Amino acid sequence: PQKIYLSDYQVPNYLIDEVHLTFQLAPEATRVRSRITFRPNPDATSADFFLYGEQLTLISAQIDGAPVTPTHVNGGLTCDVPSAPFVWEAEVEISPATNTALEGLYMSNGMYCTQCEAEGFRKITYYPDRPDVMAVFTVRIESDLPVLLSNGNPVTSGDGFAEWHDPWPKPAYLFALVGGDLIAHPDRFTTKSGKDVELNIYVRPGDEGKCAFGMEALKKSMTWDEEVYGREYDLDIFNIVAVDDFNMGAMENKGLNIFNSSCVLASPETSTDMNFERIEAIIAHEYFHNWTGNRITCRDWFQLCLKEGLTVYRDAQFTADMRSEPVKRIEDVIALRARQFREDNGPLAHPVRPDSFVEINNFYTATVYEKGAELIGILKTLVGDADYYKALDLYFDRHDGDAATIEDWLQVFEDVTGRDLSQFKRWYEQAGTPRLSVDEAFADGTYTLTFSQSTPATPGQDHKDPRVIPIAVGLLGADGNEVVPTTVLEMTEATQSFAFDGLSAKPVPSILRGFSAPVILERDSDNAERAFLLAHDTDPFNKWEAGRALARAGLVEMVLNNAAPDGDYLDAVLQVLRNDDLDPAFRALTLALPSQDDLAQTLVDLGHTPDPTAIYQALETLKMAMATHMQDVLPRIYAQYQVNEAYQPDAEQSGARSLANAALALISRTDGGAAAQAQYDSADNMTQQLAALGCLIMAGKGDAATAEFYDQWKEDRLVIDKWFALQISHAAPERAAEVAADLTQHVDFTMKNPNRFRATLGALAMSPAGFHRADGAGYALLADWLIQLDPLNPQTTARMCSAFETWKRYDSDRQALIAAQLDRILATPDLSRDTTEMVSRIRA
Ligand code: DPP
Ligand code: ZN
Repeated sequence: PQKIYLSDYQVPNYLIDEVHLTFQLAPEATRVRSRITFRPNPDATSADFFLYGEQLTLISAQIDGAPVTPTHVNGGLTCDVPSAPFVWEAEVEISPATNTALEGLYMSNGMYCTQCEAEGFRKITYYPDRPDVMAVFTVRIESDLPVLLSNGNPVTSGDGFAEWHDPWPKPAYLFALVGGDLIAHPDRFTTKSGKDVELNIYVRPGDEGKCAFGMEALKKSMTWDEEVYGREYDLDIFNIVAVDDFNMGAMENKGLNIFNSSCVLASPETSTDMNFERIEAIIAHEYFHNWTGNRITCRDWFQLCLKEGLTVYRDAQFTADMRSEPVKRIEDVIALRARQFREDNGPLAHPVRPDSFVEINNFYTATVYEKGAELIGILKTLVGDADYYKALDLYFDRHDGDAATIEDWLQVFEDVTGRDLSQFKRWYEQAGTPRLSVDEAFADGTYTLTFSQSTPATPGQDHKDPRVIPIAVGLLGADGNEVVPTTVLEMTEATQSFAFDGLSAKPVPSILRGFSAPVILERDSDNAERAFLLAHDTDPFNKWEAGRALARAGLVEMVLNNAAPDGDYLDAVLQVLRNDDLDPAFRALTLALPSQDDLAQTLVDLGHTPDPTAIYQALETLKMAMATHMQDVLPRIYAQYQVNEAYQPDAEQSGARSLANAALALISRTDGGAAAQAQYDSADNMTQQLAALGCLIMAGKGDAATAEFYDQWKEDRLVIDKWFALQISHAAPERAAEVAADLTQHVDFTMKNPNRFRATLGALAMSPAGFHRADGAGYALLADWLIQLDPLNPQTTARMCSAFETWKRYDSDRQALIAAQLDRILATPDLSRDTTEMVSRIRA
């Protein structure tokens, strides 16, 4: 497959003023007529006319009203065109009903919908399908379906048709169309300048009771973007549509966001607290794209982080404002380490702004999104809040209506602050997670911290230059009081020292407060210091981090040296657990142990080959030790943090429930599942019900509840997804592959629905001890299903191949087993470009 390079970027040869599209919807023979006004781009160096098009049947084509016969070439067509502006008209036929790739126009449970990012519009009609070609779209949809939607504002509608006009020029990837028998959950919003906006969440009949939370989240997002970034909504209407079959979480199409139903539908009975938090964040994310993504879009797909990194950063700020800032930060860092550090440390490592790709769909990654957001955080720390918001204002002023680049983005910061950001730009260009080591010295009242940074080689990048790293540091005295409050040290050299004067005694440092940069801090500290910081650090992130470091150190000893659980750790966590002055959500996070995958990577960093079974067993042993060590306190905590008020998915209640459920998980290790059964029987919300079911399965008492749960929820596909995933994630590791294999034979399993496929095969891939079973059964099962899914849905197949990205960590037997599966996938006839690229990169 052919690689595309950022350095080969050329401006488009033709620009577009207006696009008119007419759709005659029919499941297997939808007609799409296009009328596009082209003009030569004065900046172009070529007059060649090329339109992308895939899986289209061309019925007719005309230029300025005269029939033409274009030449079909790989991936599109070419045609001789006039040298002056001209009108292109074409009619094509497409088949949404047989489009299982869920890209372009497809059908989901009888409804028509679209997904065009990144390059799906070319499956709808012939078009210069690239983000730097922006146009004003007018769309007419002809169908008997009651709800017919597209971007922008409604123009007119009648029996069997609707017309929409979007006044804002946009690239084709933001085009959307929906047709279906849908029900609206309506509302209204008045913007700060007094513009009245109609809001709707459209769902299938039966789901109308699951829209209220999403609607509130949308209104909060609209208000927040006005207050914090000064950004107002710019159309008369904003529609969200829930779709069951969707490859991603959601899509920010202008004025018509389309959501995976799992990311918008919510009710207390069917959604967990975590689901609510995630739904609120995704609704915000897609809404915020209206300015960071739509009004200002990307020049080319190499710039994807320009919109995604910034929008993830904005949605994280929003969640921190709506809920708890420290809790959100801790959750984000856990996710960053689990997904992005893992990616950065393996064969799929790539820069936040990649410089080449085969298939752009393979670059919607944790690195582009989550590390991209971390870079915004670094920049904001470096320039300070005031200049950050000034730079954003300038960005919106200067680039509104543009297809922009990372260079444009950095330029506004340079213009506002006068800073040279060329060293900061390395963060966008160099892959890999920097390692930051620390030495300390104390003499004559001066405490000196010396940091060294280095980044391991990544595919295609052997050499790395030092980056600018903001290191937030505070110093504590021996009595636990803070002697130096948080100070940001700006590291720019490979090795650099920072001195603190006027101290009466050697302090205890709290380094990288708030996780001020996405680096791996390598510090030789002892458990006494970690326990001290867990007890005294004023920075909530580092307080949590100290507990995590303590847990990790003890677990490593257990895995490597068969050590007993660390008594100091158990005491320290017990102190946190019983400290009612601490936020319950924070305490629940402190009680949680590092993941199996986190421990595997920790062992690799220490020079060992991780044994997934030994890691699993160490975690089980430690949890049992926690359950016994805290036996006296756990029932008190469990009782105290029951929520007696009516269910609310807010931070306060969900924090209480998370602590109570963390206590329940430990209690269930010693009470034979009695408390979990009682909670299961009385639960009136999914958070309580699912947590109890998980505890029962872990206690070996889950069979009856598992069957009951299915009977209760078999009509609710989102709940049944949880039922699939939980049975696999909570299975004993030696059985997980069989449980997953059995579930693929369940009447409700379908590989055509990405949510169900992920709930089954994804759940196995995310259960390390089960997935990495020594006989390779987990690898073989996943590979079997990836091979079956690839011809239907390359995008989801390729994304799930990353389950194998850590394979070089493991022993040679496991490596050989995985290599054999990777080779088997690669040898599959007609393997998609998506999957070929992913598996080749992993195998390399
Ligand atoms: N652009 C989408 C999002 O991240 C993904 N297709 O919101
Ligand atoms: Zn996004």
